[in-house]
Amino acid sequence: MSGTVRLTTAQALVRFLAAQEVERDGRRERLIAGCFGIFGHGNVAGIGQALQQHSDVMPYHQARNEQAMVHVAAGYARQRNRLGTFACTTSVGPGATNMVTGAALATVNRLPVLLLPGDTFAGRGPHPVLQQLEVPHDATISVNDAFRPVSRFFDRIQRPEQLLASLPEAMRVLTDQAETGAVTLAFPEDVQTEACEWPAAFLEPRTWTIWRQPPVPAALARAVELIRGAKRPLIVAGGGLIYSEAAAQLRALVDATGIPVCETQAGRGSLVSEHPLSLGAVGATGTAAANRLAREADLVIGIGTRWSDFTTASKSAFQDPDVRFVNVNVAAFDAAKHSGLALVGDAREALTALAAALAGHRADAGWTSRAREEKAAWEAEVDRLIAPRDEALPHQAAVIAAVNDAAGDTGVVVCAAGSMPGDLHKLWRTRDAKSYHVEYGYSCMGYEIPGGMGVKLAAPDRDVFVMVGDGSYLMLPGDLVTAVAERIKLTIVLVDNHGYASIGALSRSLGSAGFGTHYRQLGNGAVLEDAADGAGPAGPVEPLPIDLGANAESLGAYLIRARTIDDLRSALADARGIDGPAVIHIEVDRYAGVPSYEGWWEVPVAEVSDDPRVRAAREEYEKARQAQRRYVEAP
Ligand SMILES: Cc1ncc(C[n+]2csc(CCOP(=O)(O)OP(=O)(O)O)c2C)c(N)n1
Ligand SMILES: [Mg+2]
Repeated sequence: MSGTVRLTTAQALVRFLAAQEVERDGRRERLIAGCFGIFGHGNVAGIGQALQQHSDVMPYHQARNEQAMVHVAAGYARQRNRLGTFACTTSVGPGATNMVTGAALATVNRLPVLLLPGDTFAGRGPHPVLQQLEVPHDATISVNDAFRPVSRFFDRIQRPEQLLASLPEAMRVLTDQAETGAVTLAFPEDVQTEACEWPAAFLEPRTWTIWRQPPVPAALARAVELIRGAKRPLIVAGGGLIYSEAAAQLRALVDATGIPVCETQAGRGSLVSEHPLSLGAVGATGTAAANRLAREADLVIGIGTRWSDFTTASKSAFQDPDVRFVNVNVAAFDAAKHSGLALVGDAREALTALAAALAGHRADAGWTSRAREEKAAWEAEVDRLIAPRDEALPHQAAVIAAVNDAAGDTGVVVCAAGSMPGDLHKLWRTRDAKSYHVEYGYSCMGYEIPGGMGVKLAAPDRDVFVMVGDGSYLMLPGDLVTAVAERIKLTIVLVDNHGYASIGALSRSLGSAGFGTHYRQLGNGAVLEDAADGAGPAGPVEPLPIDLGANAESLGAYLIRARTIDDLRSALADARGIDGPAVIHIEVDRYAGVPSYEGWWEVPVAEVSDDPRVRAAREEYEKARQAQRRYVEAP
């Protein structure tokens, strides 16, 4: 293709993005599904004009909060196994910095999102403009520099022709399975509107192929040797396994070898819950089955995990003195953790190669049957935990079970922060690899509703169930309006316990009596705390005069109020028929939490205090820390 086309920088950007495709295993799809945006002076006549002019090739969606639109993109990317995302355009200043949290979430979770914050004039003519941060000692700084640490690729487009170099680099990072995360291209507002001659070839369709990289044969051979020699091998499945679409290969390996599997938050669903060797959640929010086997494992095979503190129970989960790690990961950075033998490569390739090389090998029969027994015992425990109780307010575990039933075989549960992620990690029964979407890399309150919107846009055939606490709901409810406007069908279960129950429980466990986690203040600056026995508040609580259900309804959502678990079940059935977002409001018992099952999480406690509760918690903390394995030897 020869010749040139005269377009503005923004027009060329939009045309380029519309023409990018991503391909894996012969399946090809659009890389940038559309563009979310909120306009201001920093993008309205540049990228805004370009989106208007090219609306036939790049769908535009209006958002209500810039952070939320990045969450939509991240939710979409995760549900699509990183094969597709959205672009997000903002004005300069506050619109731009509102995206920083979304960028961090995407980068922490290794999810591709393309961020296009507007920036102040490259030509500097009218400076300082509305919303500009002036830094007297450095004229090159703008608020967009805040994106640098939370982006996997950052550039500022100072001249139109810079796009020829910058956009391909941005696409490479978005589609690179090891490097992906937030990609930020800051666009000075004057440059957006400047025209130049673009090579026509630059605007032609281009396909970014994701090749599945097999692990190096010599490393594979060493891994096989370690697995053959292990007495108590355990697989820890992470999100990377799911992004690689390797659930079938995992199952084949497990069926052939009898090696049990446990899962991180992002890895839940890797081996469906009904499998007898699927031990479920591991670590701080793990099941008794997974945590007991983890404690004894002598070889831990991590697949697509970055070994967060929740997964390792703050490095206390793996107690065998001779435990060794084998890490399968596309990212060398993660594969090297815990001194592991690094199998750098694609999870599906690695699992297929391992299965072939291990043909005929079975893990120790006693270990496999131990795993089966622990799993069966855990299932009975789940049944006990989720059973409805005869109490004034329903408990959260029963709410989760009702939603799990309503989700059926293909429904997706979405959550991010509060007490629900831990409960879901333990209790949710997964039925396929894409039915569990808990954002626990950044655990960002407010992700739930926009993240759920992204899931629904990515998987229109699935029912999406957003579980959101009252605190998380209050952080970012505004994009319910976007779901209404775009008719994005979601069932949102708003689980209301009048405050930050999870942090309240954490605070109690650390001797601080739930301080600052109730909504109700007592007047004169006094803050409500919890009673010494942890069974309730230490004072009279009248709920604040707030009605979150009415709030959701006022934003255009269809509201159903449920008081009991039976109400909830019928509300979930009724919500099926609603076009757009339905919100089911249910109040739950703040103090009826699901306990921890032999998992620990390191949160530091004050070393000195007048309060005996804090001193006792500090003692416990120091004791618990003795179980940490801060250094594991290489195999
Ligand atoms: C943006 C953000 N701010 C603060 C936190 C710390 N935090 C984690 S859970 C939580 C409380 C969540 O409250 P709610 O959504 O009502 O859930 P609950 O704990 O009551 O189940 C807080 C403040 C966070 N994860 N994200
Ligand atoms: Mg709450």
